[in-house]
Amino acid sequence: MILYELDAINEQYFSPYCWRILMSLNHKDLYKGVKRIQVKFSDKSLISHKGFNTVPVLEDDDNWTGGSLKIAEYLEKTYPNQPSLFRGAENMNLTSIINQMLDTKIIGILARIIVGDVYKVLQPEDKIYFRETREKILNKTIEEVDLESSKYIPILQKELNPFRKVIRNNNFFTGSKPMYCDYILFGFFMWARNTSPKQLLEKNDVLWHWRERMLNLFDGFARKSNGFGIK
Ligand SMILES: N[C@@H](CCC(=O)N[C@@H](CS)C(=O)NCC(=O)O)C(=O)O
Repeated sequence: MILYELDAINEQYFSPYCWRILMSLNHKDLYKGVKRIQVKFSDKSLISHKGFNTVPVLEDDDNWTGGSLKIAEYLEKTYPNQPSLFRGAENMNLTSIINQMLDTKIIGILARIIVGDVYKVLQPEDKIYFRETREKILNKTIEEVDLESSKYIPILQKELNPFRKVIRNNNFFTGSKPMYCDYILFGFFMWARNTSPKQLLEKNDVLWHWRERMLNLFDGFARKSNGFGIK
């Protein structure tokens, strides 16, 4: 199996969507058989010949799948005897709704907090493309967005409240074991961890402790990745 992911300097691989799949592959005990190949923002030829324009993309024998949720569903269907990411088709539908809601809510806020830091860990040849595309989306220069980043931390904090409510009495979002739902949100925290020194959560936050549990999963797989450690 090959996972195509984004490149970064110092192997600080940060794509939130790729992190969902890295965690899912570990969850399904398939990670050992995976080769990770880095794709550049400025050169996507490794995936574009199959019609893909974003990572993650998973190549499994002759099957190519793109889009994090589609990959998770593919893994679930193709490897039904490995630990389940969704526990049932109904949950898969519910998770898909949560996925869409979270992606639209969180990405815009978190991008405004960390985009300046992400820019610093890009490969030099990716910086022009990244600046052009991101400044168009954010309608400001990366430097202007970075100057206002602290304004968005409380906004992010507030958006996370629904998760705090469920995690208060559970180790993970649906109970005692992590599920794909946990990996959706966790991917965003890995995006921040591996690019930015900014602190997003306080130590007395239930989500801080959830994130610690997530970092510890699979023998500390995520914690061992190159990034900025605690925040
Ligand atoms: N909905 C897609 C989003 C994937 C996505 O946007 N990936 C980013 C990296 S985090 C990407 O490849 N961007 C390429 C680009 O901006 O040209 C998914 O869930 O996989």
